[in-house]
Amino acid sequence: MSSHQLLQFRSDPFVLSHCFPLIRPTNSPKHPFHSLPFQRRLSHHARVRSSAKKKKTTQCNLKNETPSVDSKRVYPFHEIEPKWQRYWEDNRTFRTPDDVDTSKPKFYVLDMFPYPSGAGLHVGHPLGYTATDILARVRRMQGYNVLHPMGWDAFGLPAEQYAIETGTHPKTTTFKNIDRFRLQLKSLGFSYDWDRELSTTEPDYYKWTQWIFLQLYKRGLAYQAEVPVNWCPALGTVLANEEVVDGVSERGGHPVIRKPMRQWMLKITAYADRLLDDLDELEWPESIKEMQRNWIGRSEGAELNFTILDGEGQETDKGITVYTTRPDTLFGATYMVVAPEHHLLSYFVTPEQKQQVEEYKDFASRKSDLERTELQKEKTGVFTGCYAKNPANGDAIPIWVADYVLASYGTGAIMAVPAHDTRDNEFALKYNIPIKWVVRNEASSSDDAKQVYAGVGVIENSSSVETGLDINQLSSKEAALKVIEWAERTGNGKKKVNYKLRDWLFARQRYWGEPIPILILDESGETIAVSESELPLTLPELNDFTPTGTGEPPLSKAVSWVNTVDPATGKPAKRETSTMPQWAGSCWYYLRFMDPKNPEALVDKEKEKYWSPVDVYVGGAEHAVLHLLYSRFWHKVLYDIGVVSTKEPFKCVINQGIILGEVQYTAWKDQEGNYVSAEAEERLNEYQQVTIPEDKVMKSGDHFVLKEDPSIRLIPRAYKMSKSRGNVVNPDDVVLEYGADSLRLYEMFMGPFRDSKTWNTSGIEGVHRFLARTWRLVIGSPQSDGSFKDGTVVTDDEPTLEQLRSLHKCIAKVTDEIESTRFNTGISGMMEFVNAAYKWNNQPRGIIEPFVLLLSPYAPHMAEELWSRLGHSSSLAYESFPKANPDYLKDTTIVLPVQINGKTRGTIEVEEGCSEDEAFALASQDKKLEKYLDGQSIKKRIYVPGKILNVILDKTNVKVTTK
Ligand code: ANZ
Repeated sequence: MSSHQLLQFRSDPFVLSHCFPLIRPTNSPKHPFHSLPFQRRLSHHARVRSSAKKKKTTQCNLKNETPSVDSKRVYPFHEIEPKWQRYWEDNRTFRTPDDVDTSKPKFYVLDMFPYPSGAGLHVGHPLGYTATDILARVRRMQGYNVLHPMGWDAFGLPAEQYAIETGTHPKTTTFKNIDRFRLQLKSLGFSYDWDRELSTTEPDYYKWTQWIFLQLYKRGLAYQAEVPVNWCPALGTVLANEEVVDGVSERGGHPVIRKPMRQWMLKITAYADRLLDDLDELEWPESIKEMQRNWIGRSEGAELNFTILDGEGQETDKGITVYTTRPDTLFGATYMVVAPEHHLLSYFVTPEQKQQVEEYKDFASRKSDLERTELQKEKTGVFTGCYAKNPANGDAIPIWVADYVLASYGTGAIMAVPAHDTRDNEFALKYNIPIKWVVRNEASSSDDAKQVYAGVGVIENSSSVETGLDINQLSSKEAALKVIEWAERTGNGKKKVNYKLRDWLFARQRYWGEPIPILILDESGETIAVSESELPLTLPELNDFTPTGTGEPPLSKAVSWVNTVDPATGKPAKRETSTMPQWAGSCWYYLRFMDPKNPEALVDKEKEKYWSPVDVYVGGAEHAVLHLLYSRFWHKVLYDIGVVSTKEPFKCVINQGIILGEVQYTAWKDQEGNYVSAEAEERLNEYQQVTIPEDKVMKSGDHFVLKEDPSIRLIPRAYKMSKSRGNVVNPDDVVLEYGADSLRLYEMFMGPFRDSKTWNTSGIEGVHRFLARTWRLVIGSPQSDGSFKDGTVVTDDEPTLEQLRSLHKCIAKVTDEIESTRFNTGISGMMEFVNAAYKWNNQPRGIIEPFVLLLSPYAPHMAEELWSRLGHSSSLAYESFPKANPDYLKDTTIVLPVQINGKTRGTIEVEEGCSEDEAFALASQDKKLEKYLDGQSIKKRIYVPGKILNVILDKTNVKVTTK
């Protein structure tokens, strides 16, 4: 199997989720809060109430509020959230109708749909989903038709493995897991159009996956070939690469060998150039484009022919063709290497060397391509006893077999130039093969003369009277062109472009996948496409999913399904029993979302024309290559046959960063159990590692140390969340404790969207406090029993200039940051607004309403509740998103310190050039300063415009206030 195929398996987008062990999923259709046992629910209410009560004393006075941890849970998210989720569901608020007004602009925002694993959602999922939800909500409010769907990539290995272990049908497991995922997603308030939900496992869906396969087959893009697979004789089954660890089966630790089997392949290589060229048009991160370019790996060079010599040194009629990117080094080729699997090897290997070569072939067959090509690995090889003629100068050069040459790349043979290729150099030195320098490094000193030089330069030692080829003194580039031109003229070779990209191995020896709609005639072995009218070709029911032991896929046990006849001729035939890989269903699902129920076509042409391409596609970086490449390939085939109207499926792709577990602190202990400071770095591996709880750690300068003994330095590190480390955060728990809005807000606030970040519980408390503050800003303080009054504290007062400025600054910031997916700094903008608003004496509707709309994409439940309490009878989902008025963005305000009797007591924001009276009026209205001024008689005011306002009180004459 080529390194590409190995990687294909390794980076299967859904393998990551496969790592979660299957647990018994809950099947409750309620909000996570309601699925708690009654007892726990009660205590949760009690906790919420008691914390609200505790907060009462500080809450009554909004003016001097200093948020504390106690202030968390002080708004009724556990009532609001299920209420609005029900509302959205009952009203199908986010349904995108089939017949949208296509004169309006469209916005298609898509998440990479999940594999519904038994472990349920992890906190990594809502990161991308919240970001796309924010975009969807904003665009809806900006007047776009928005398509924001969700579905399930539900075929795959874990459900099948679970079936083998427990006998539970994969369908049952999959349904349960989907139900749980759906419930969890709904509990987070995502604005998906659930009417468009789809699963790759539904026959209505995979009918079209099979249909696409048939189109590929008809165009010669699906074919069969002998390909090595991981065969485990003890388990009697073919294993996926992720099931093989260090050459043995993950289950049971049995040896695994590579065995050739007939497999379905897809000819993605036919699209290599288009896949490469069209990358330039895409608004994708440059890093992903570069990864795709490297994966496709286009290289330009030449194929050159070397004639095999017989025992007497005479030319035979057989030759070996090599692929080289450096034809300029042809005169420096002092030996050749063929891959152990080279088809001519047995022809030219001499009888004396035969046994050694056979042993070597056996040795190489036990290594993966990845191991074989590792640069650091010591090179190995065996001389074949045979020679070939270097076409440039007629020299007889030895032919070796070595596993650093792969059968699957180029021609499976190379001309080895040990002076100018590192691997060849290492090999030649090891086996005493001559080295001949033919490229002069212009920049080198004479000391480097005998070093390997892999760069380009001026050619030397490269002319032959016998062949008439002379490339001396040419640059590498000119020399390469001349060699190619000479080779083409003399029949010694030709120009050649090669790709690293391999054809796509498309068959799996599995049950839980889409059946491949092909019949194989018993008599001739000829393959025949199942007629399109017979699709979907449904998976037959099976009760026994265990391997057959012969390498035949489990579907071969469905005897009456397998044995059939060719409807056209009536001849007996068998159905193909391998199934499609999980990649298949995820290759085109974005198209089906545009028209999910269409029985006549994969997607209606008009709908496709309107919604294509996906405007923003968000998912993990692990899909940067294969999933995106496979989808692009299928899309291009569909484009060629007129099913889709765009050349590319995804206009903009964004990878969210991964969320690492909370920082863990490690200390070390010696044999006596005494702590050893982490400064003793080089010896730490001799000691025992212990994890120290956060409350026993403190910061000292740039380091973390043990509280009980600050001389012991600890190492802080965040790890990928995993069950074994015990650092997995379950989103359900967060929703229960802080609410979905807090989880959404926190995930967006953790750091830049595309970066990796660490989970931090105090961070979620911070955003939760912000939401609670926002709630109290609009609704007011809770009553003595901890409950909140109906309605709001919002007034119909005309907003002041200062208030308008705060609001519009916030609108501008939030909007800009959303557009550039910098969600975290958008939240900071809202926090600044709320802080400013807390200083005001009133909360005018003209300010608060736009702010609530601004908050709604991030914290939709709270925003809907505030909106309804502000007197609106329907959802805010389609209200206009606020627009910043540039007039209010000019910053002409200054912060003026205010002194009372010469002591600075606060600051006020004033317009540049404001009068003394205006400044004093603002100071008297300021919440902080009011208490010093209210009821006091003023002796004198000292005002230095732009600098200070000092109010001197008349202590002897206290005015009585009626307030
Ligand atoms: C002679 C030579 C001289 C080479 C030199 C390199 C440097 P890319 O760029 O990846 O396409 N090669 C060709 N086929 C191979 C195979 N099946 N397995 C391993 N190596 C193979 O690399 C092309 C170069 O990799 C080719 O150019 C060949 O070595 C080697 F100074 O030919 B070259």
